[in-house]
Amino acid sequence: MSHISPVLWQFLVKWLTNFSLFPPEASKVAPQMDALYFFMVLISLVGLTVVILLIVSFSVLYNKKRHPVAVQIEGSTLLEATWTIIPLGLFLITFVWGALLYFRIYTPPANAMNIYVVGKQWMWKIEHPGGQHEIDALHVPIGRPVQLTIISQDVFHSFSIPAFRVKREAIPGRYTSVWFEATVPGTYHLFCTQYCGTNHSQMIGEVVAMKPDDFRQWLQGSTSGNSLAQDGERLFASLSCNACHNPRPDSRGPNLVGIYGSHLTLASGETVTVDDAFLRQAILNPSEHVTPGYAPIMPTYQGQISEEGVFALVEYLKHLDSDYRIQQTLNTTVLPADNEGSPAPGAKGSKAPGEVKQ
Ligand code: HEC
Ligand SMILES: [Cu+2]
Repeated sequence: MSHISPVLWQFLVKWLTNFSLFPPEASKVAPQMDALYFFMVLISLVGLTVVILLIVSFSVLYNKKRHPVAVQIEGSTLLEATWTIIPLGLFLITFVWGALLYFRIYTPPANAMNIYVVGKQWMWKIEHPGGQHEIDALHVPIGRPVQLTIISQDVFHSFSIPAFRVKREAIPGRYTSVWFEATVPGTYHLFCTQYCGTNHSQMIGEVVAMKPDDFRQWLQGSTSGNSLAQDGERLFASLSCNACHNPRPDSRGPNLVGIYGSHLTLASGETVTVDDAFLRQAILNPSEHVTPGYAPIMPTYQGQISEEGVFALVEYLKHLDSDYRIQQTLNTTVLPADNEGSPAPGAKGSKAPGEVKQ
């Protein structure tokens, strides 16, 4: 067998020994995705069989020896209806099934924990709310919905965890989101599945799904010392956001306490829900949506804050208390049991981590 390329040979051997045609099913949605996939494979196989049977039987039944003169059929409504309605029905089943799955995958449950992902040539940077930073690795607990908020800081990438049957584009300038719930502890592949330049093939990593207790331990052992919201608080001070947004009654900017999740009516008359994407836009392109009653004096911060910095600001604004301090301390956002904590220590003057150095 030495004439087969060694790579192909290895692949064949591995495939034959492990039947590793599919990645493991390690998330809640994985078996559901596979069910749809197998259904489509099944339909294709049935279709293939029918076509082959017809080809073979027709070439025997209607060959030239038996039928020297061709008989023309002018059409059969029954026949045409049959071969239209059956495939249409099958396609519609696939469509509805797929759409239901799609909505399930892209609509995170309310209790999902949030993890932020920045893609760049050629690595994945992961930011946990508790201040754990990872590169080309993602640690998650099993049995808990995890929502990823994803952005790219350069070109298009695509964040893919085959074992979870999850994939989402990382787009420059826009947040995308996907969620999953890991079910089986283990280490799985993380890929970039969008060709993104020379080292695209090395834009890989591992996803570690852990039992909740192990995950808690990992969180404690890996924190950078500041929660993401605390990084945001420092950034908020070092970029002088607090010169305009502060608890004083004569502040020049609108109060940002509790705006996350609220509905804002803009000067244009448009009503928006304040989510991560809105906050990002409000910080980077303030002139795009002006709040009535305020002069458009907020400067643009485009190019001055890294994507991690924007994530930190967003996380800070999500957890703002009435005095512009944050309720959250280390590890606290992550597991519900950890949710009590003392107020965060105050921000200090040094360069905050998300600020772009110039
Ligand atoms: C010079 C004063 C000033 C500074 C500095 C400033 N802002 Fe603003 N900001 C405003 C004003 C005024 C508005 C409302 C008008 C508008 O939307 O442009 C606003 C709006 C916002 C909004 C939208 C919320 C709403 O109700 O409209 C967010 C979020 C925000 N600012 C965050 C920030 C952050 C984060 C920083 C620092 C990176 C910052 N701002 C710096 C004045 C300021
Ligand atoms: Cu990539």
